[in-house]
Amino acid sequence: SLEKVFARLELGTVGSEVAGIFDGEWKNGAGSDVLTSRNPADGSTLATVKSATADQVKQVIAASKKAQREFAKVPAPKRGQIMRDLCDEYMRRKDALGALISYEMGKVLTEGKGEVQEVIDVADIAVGLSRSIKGNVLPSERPGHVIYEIPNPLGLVGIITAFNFPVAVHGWNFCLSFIAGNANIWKPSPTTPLTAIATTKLIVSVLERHNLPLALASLVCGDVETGQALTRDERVQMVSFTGSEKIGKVVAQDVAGRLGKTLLELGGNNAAIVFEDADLSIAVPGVAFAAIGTAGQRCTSTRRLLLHSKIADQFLDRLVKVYQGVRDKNLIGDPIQDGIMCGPLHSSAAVEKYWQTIEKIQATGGKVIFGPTSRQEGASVTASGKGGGNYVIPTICQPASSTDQVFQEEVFAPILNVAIFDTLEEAIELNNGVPQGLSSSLFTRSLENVGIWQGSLGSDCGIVNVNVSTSGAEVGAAFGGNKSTGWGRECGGDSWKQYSRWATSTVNSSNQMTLAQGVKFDA
Ligand code: UN1
Repeated sequence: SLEKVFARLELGTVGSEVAGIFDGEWKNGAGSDVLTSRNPADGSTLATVKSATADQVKQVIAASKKAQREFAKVPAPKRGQIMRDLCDEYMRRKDALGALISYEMGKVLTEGKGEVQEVIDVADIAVGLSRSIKGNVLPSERPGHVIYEIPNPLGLVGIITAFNFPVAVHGWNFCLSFIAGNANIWKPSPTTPLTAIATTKLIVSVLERHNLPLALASLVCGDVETGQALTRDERVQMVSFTGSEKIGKVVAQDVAGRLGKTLLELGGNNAAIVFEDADLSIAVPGVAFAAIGTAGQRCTSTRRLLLHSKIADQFLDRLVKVYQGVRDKNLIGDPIQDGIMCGPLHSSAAVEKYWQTIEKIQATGGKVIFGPTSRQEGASVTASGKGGGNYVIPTICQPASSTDQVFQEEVFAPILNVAIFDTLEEAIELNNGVPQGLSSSLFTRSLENVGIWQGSLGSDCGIVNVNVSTSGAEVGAAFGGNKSTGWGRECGGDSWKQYSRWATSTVNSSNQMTLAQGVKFDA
């Protein structure tokens, strides 16, 4: 039960006020804003948390800065040993934390646990990296000289996360940033403070065990004022932001205004392309998972379905059967219950956006292929035993044309918009013809198509999959997107390099002062 989950995570009593600031000690926010953590399955209040004021954020930054100066003395492999313990702690708490994610965010339990697993996986990468975050040794053109490129800690990293992955996205950043030697200040989504508080408690328990300064894992719960105090403070060297394009722009400008670094993961408007030669037994469940899973609330969710004209009808027949199954076998429901495939939307505002989008598609000449055509119709299907929850039915629409405005926007709800194409070139043009560039999938059996899709004239997204869903990436490779998605890369690949302050050091061990580029200076 929820009470048990709260007890296991040391979160106090359900419904009570919980302290949402940590900088070595737990403090209550002094802001007038009160953040309410709600269970999206029934609208009930899980807890309230007071916002941190700008002054409080300044104090937290000072404490974290002090902590970082201590931590900078700890060798990277030693940081790795601490990370290994942290990884174990996430494993030990995986079920409880996964359940809290389900209660507070609304995703189904298997996905809540999967999200914690993503942190465990990144922590594994970070442990390994702690012995291999290597710089370079380069030959110098000058006799007796050597050039080094050395990674040092960056200093302070601000991590601002969204509601949809309330644990994983912080973990991706924290683990790499930690083994790079940084202190971190986390501002979670205003609607998922509890998972952030529980996660911080988990991390702090490990720091305590190692006698490390606790403000290496600081937390500031709050909304706009709290976030801006973090993004505008020049003591914070980098801000990693995950969220909407709209807020991302403000964050990017605030941080750029003081010439700080940003790492952005913003909107996705991801297309799955099903070519005429696709293996439909892979393509149908692949599309269904990415469009229905997490109730369409992943940055990587499939929002656009581009179908080759030759298989469009057949594909849609099969896909509609999957959607029907989810609706009619009562697989939309309380995310904490076994076997549920689609939980509620996170907020009632998202439900409203879902309806507005369906209405807009129909008002502009498009049609609903599967799902409710009106609020009345929707209500009659979802009302049964789902009192107060933000439930919607995963829906497939076909807008009037493939160039319709609705294809340009990311709507965080399970609405899949269909367009038909005849050639791969046309499909790639549609795929690339949106502002966002996070994820994309091509379902095909042709090697030639794969080459084009991955290559210079192919998909312009950061994730370019073949016969694999747009969502559900593994953390071993770099994760992130291009264009209005913000160009950031997190998790694997070379992502760790961004959390370091690089020093290029030319060392002269000869007894001559020699200049590069043949320049003469005879003093
Ligand atoms: C997100 O939606 O912000 O690839 C992250 C995926 C997950 C991460 C999604 N591994 O769907």
